Amino acid sequence: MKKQDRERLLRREVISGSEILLRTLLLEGVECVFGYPGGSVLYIYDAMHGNPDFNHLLTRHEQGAIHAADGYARATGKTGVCLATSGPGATNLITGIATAYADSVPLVVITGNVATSLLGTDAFQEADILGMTQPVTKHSYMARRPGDLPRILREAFYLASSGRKGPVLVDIPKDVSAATAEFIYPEEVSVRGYTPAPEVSPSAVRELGAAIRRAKRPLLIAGAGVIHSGAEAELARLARGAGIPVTTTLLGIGAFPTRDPLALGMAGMHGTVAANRAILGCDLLISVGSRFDDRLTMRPDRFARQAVIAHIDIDAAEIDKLVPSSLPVVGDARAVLTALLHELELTGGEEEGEAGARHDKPTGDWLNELEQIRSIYPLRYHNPEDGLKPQYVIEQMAELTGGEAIVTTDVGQHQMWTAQFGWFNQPRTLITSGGLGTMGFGFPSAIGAQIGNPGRTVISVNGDGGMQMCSQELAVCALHGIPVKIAVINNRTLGMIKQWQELVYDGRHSHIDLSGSPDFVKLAQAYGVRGLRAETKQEARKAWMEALEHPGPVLIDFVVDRDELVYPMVPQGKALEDMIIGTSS
Ligand SMILES: Cc1ncc(C[n+]2csc(CCOP(=O)(O)OP(=O)(O)O)c2C)c(N)n1
Repeated sequence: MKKQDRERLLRREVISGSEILLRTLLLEGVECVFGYPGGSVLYIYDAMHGNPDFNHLLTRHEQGAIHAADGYARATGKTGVCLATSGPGATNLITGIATAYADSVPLVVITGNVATSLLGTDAFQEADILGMTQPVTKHSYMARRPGDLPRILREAFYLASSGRKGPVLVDIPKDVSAATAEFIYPEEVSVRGYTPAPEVSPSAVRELGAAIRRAKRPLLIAGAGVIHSGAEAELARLARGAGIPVTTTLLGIGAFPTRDPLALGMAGMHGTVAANRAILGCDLLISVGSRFDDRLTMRPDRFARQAVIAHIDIDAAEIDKLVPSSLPVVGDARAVLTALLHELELTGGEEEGEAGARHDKPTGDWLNELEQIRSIYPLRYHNPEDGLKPQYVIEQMAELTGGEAIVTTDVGQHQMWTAQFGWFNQPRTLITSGGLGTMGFGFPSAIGAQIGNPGRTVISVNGDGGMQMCSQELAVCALHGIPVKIAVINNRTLGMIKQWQELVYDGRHSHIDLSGSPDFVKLAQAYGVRGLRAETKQEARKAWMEALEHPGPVLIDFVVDRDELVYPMVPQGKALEDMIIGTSS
């Protein structure tokens, strides 16, 4: 922001709560607010009218707005902002708030509420949104005076984006947005009793360093915390310097390049054989910013039983929550890894960009063993000449973009195939709802990711089920020329549910048939988005190329094999060693 613009915004004047809100958002560096108006936020929308500084994107549903803000935050590392009215506007945000909370995504969520005099009277469009969202927000505020708004908002941004990140809600009653106060922007922000990132304990780092020196079969698990803290370079330096293979959680994908020789791929329920065998066989498991989610561990009591477990996490509450660790290190992942690199004297010499499995390291035998497992059990699928397999669609996407695109997914089989067969060179390039597993997230999150990265290729991979949960946002892409490439992996079923019914419920298919879905090509065209269809391998490759070259939004309906299953798979209730390697049809 230019100095004179900042000075203009900082001017001490008596202005309305709504104007205070807008000014504070601009001073916080907010580039775009994703929102939807209503009665309780009309003063705020009135203040936006004719305000050239302020950028607001009107979605077609509040759920679209919050997932877009979430996608923006995940793709940029900045805090996403969304705005909705009281009552139904606010309640429509709840799934998105819970989605962001589960994955520690920084959001400031602003809701209007009824006037303070009406609070608690069951007034028209009144909802206790603070109460409803308390379990899924990092913190929340009710602004009761317009003059409090700058401090509240500064604190909200600070809390959302520091420590373990997460959504913060700011509820603003209508009269507060209307009333005036002198605008005083606090330069400093502090929240009493809140310590965002604890000091890293030097003795804990020393002990972990010693364990790494002793280990013959060490393994790194990279979780979302690596990406949240921007620790990917430190992680790569540690892995390469000490010859440690790296597996990731679903949300850790991108923390380490997919194609690095030390990369084993994703671990857990649909993880690679090499990653899961590495967990079972390692003698030291170092988790960096992962919370040992049950989709990773499957059975915590049978997880990495041969290993000494080191757990690096910014949130002390995660230590020993699910998997007990004998080497806990509480702190920001980047700070801990930096200290560890010093401890191991890995700070100089080797270039961080230098990839390569270090077979000359003491861990050489272990790396060879894992390489062998990888070559015996690569991710594979039956890829016939005719027809179209979903994995092929993802492989083509990865190949044609060279792993450089930002890819968002929805939830289901296509999400797992994207995680398995996609190719991600950098952090913040796979955006997916991991913790809550929210269908409807994939497409609107891509809109936010694209707004935060105007020059980059952004692709959204969806199932035909999830695509119908937020397809109304096609209007936003068309209207603003937001050039997201939308893939629908169309298997005419709720594929992941069908897969479970096949494997766990003796093939009884109950309510998974998506007959009656729209013609997705026509749906796209109805909104003014280019629509393509691919039913064969040749058509799929051609459609990807056409979409990637087209400057505007494109939807591709990939009509794929209906019966394909995601393998490998560890059935729920089983341990990693019970993995079904499986074959595709
Ligand atoms: C909002 C929501 N409702 C229900 C589910 C449960 N669920 C998980 S995967 C899935 C099927 C998704 O089907 P589709 O979008 O077609 O994707 P596919 O699995 O076929 O790739 C369902 C219903 C969910 N994750 N989120």
